[in-house]
Amino acid sequence: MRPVLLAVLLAACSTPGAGPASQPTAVIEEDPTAAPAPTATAQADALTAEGAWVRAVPPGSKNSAVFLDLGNSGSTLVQVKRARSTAAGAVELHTHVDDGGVMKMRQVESLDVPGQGHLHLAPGGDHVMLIGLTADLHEGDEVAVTLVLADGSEKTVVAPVKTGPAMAPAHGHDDGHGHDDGHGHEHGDGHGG
Ligand SMILES: [Cu+2]
Repeated sequence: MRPVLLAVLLAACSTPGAGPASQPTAVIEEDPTAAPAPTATAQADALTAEGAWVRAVPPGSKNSAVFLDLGNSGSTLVQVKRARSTAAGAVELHTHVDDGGVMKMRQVESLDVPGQGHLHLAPGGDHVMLIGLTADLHEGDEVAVTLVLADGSEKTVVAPVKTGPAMAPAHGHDDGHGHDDGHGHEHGDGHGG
């Protein structure tokens, strides 16, 4: 019986054109590139921070705020998600909202710097709030604030303590800051005195 059985099997296997072709081989979808790729560029690399300053507050004050101009040289949104500083027990991201004619501070989820754009943190607007100052802030002191971005990268900014916006005309009371707005008036005529 064996030869017959073998013949039948061979016939079954070799029938040409009978029925659909053999089932397609299952392809195992295993893409080695599927793992999360490391971020090509950390958001902190695209973020610039200029003109940072911390508002000087009277001795014993609990809170102050940090202002600066954030720039984004990248093409995608950069979000500051939180901040920290050894100068304060807590650091929050705040903005001001108009609440029935009264400007009130509100905590926000993030400070967003659009691609190729800027976010200007200034009194009356967005700011980084220092809550529970660990020491008095004296003019001339410097406060380091670390901004933590959405991708986890960080940028630390050193902000000098100032009494207020530099745009205010200085009345009396020169605090010794160099005024660096005198561009174009450098007369090199060297009066020897
Ligand atoms: Cu605030």
